[in-house]
Amino acid sequence: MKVTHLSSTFVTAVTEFDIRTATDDDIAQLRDLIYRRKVVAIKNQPLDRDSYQQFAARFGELEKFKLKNYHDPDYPNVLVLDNRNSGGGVGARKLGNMWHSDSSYLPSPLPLTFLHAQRVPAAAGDTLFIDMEVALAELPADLRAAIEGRTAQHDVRWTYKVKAEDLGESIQEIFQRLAQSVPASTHPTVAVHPRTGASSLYLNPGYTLEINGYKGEEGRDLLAQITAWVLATQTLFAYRWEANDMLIWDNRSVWHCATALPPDADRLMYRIGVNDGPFFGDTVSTGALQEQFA
Ligand SMILES: O=C(O)CCC(=O)C(=O)O
Ligand SMILES: [Fe+2]
Repeated sequence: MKVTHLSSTFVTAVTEFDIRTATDDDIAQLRDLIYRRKVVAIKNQPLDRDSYQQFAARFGELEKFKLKNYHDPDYPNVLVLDNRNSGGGVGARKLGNMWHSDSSYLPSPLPLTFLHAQRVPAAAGDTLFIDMEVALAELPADLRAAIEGRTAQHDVRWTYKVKAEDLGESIQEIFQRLAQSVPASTHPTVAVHPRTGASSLYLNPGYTLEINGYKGEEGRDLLAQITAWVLATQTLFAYRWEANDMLIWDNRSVWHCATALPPDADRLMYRIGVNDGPFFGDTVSTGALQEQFA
């Protein structure tokens, strides 16, 4: 396994490696890389969905997708991203085109996202990343003091993608249904990593509605100010895809954002979510964690 860092604080490429013959030691090394480097690109992995699911399952429990039109019935754990699907076919046409951390609106957000490139356009469709551990470390003291020790509310409603079954419903009805089926979740503004102990800024413009403890617009303004600061000051890493890349990222410590595609682009990705244990380290005792990761 050859390890090459693509940026100083995060994003690492792995080459000279074959997922299908990975030993337990290899998996342990990859897990360590994912936690320390936040985004890991394993290059050149031609894989079918069975071997992909088997590989991902070595890192934890696979997420089951509820939306039937986003996956092939034979592969309930593999979400299909297909920008050419304009309805009827399997696959999400557009997903993650805003800065976010996956599923932060859920009570237990998704820790690890795996994305495997089937077909990618030559010069478009990059996925962008920001290191949120660095963002927290560099956050100006006044902004840090304003959020530290607080919680924030995360809600899917503003970025929810309207589905065929929503047809005929008003926005208000869709919102009301979402409020019942996917109510907002509350999470700490700073996420302590259960494995590394590192702290990251855990707010995102895609799903965070407001920071708790502020009145009226104040919480939302603060959020807007922090987002503006992050985007103005932090290094964006643009991951340029090649077919058969396997990208794995840790949602505890990065933001990511899909980019717009030209209308004729053909991009097909297979995504698997993996729950590798507790998302937040500050909510579990060290003893339990050591056992969990032993
Ligand atoms: O397609 C991409 O570049 C990223 C999509 C995304 O946000 C995700 O898979 O979680
Ligand atoms: Fe995402």
